[in-house]
Amino acid sequence: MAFTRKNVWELGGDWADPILWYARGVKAMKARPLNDPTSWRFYAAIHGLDQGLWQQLGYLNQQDRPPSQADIATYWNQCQHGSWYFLPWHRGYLLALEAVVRDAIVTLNGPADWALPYWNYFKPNQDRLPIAFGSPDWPDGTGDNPLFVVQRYGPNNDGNITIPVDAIDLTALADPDFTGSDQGGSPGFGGVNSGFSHSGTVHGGIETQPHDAVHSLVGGGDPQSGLPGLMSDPDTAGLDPIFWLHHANIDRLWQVWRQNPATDVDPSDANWVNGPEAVGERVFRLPMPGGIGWSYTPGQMSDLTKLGYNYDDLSAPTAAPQMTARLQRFGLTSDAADALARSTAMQRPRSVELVGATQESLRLSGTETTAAVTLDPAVRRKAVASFAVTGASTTAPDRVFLNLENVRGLNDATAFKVYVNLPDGAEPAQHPDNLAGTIALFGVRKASVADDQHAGDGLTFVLEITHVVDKLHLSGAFNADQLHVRLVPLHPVPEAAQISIGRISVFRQNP
Ligand SMILES: [Cu+2]
Repeated sequence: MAFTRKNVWELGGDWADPILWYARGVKAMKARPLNDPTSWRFYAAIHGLDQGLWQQLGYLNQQDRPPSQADIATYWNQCQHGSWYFLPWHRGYLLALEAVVRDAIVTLNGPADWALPYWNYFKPNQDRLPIAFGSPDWPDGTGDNPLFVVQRYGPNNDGNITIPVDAIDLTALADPDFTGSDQGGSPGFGGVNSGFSHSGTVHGGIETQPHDAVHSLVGGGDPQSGLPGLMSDPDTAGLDPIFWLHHANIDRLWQVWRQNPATDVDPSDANWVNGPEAVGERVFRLPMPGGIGWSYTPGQMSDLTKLGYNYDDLSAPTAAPQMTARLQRFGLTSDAADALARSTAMQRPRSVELVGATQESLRLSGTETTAAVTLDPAVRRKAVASFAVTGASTTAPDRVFLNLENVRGLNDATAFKVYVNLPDGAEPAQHPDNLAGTIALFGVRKASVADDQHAGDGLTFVLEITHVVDKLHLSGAFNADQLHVRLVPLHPVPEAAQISIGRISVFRQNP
């Protein structure tokens, strides 16, 4: 049987059948004890578990019997972040959860073709949390709706869950590479080459946006206790039933990216295809219905047809390929722009070079933080020279990336906008052209702690600022030896969150 995952807002009602059956399936999983590998909490702990946080939030108590040590070692704390395994690991995680929910649904005499819906917050009027998830009641008015979560605070921490359209983007879809650089250039659509990476440092393109942002925007934080919403922290995110609809959308976007003829294919590197097991690291393994273990590799996750499911909509949301439009702005005819974009998209290797960086680490607190990035004039001139394309050019102009390196802190719900070269005294919202992107610190708490598996390096985010630099260049303003960066949090950041940034750097990449 082939399964079709459909848009949750277009199923035909707030409590359309697939949503109602999802709720019943979740209820059945929630009724199972923690040590049952097909229980709701066991499944959330596969993504990540922090005992203290679970206890504080009321998701773990004295009566719970933990699973066996063997089950914990095999299954828990497995999610892949800051890694080229981010997409394939989560695809397997969705497939297994979907199979367990479907099994529960079938046991209740529900539809055998049930599939997980997805939440496409980019569509007009679909940026709100789907109605059934926001009501404490079932459709008949009785309480205890299993899709409802108290610890979901939203972008304004007031319980109103709407994804602001200007806080998410799909820039990553235009990235031609699946795997990118962990040296300052594009981290790629899918992330950087890593081993088993439960809490990696450099977040990939689609992971940073929209994945991380939606997590923090939905989850937010409790204004009273300061505790994160479930979705804001990887150690609690899987407890929220909306997690799975968000990840189904990220999974869908992977397929959208794969269908773009201007982009590359999934990695052929054996370490990606065969996964961490091939190099002696932890196996990707998940419990299927009945608690039977299923192991999988990233290579097995590439082809939706082989996996037996699809999406009802895989249309690409962006029109013209970014590079073609860019070359036209630099004066090429559309034919010449198209030809150069095509001929350089798959050129290898990519070379990456530091243009400049801040001299000291900085603290993000209050309503904004500014920093000056000092550029090396000679390297900056190389970038400028690369912008001078003609119809005869065989080399594409540089792409430029802003790196926020080693971001550390205690509060995963922190989100902020990053602006480059805003005019003095300008109101940031009036200058969308200077917006590099929105960063959300999903995973920062965990990544900041040094333990036996992690160095505590924090998180590194890479934002493409080619569009900002191009505009400066075309107006003759990319000639100074500093770039000014302004970080504008969505909410004032308390000192207690201890958010620090190791350095802010700018890199050029060619092609
Ligand atoms: Cu996630």
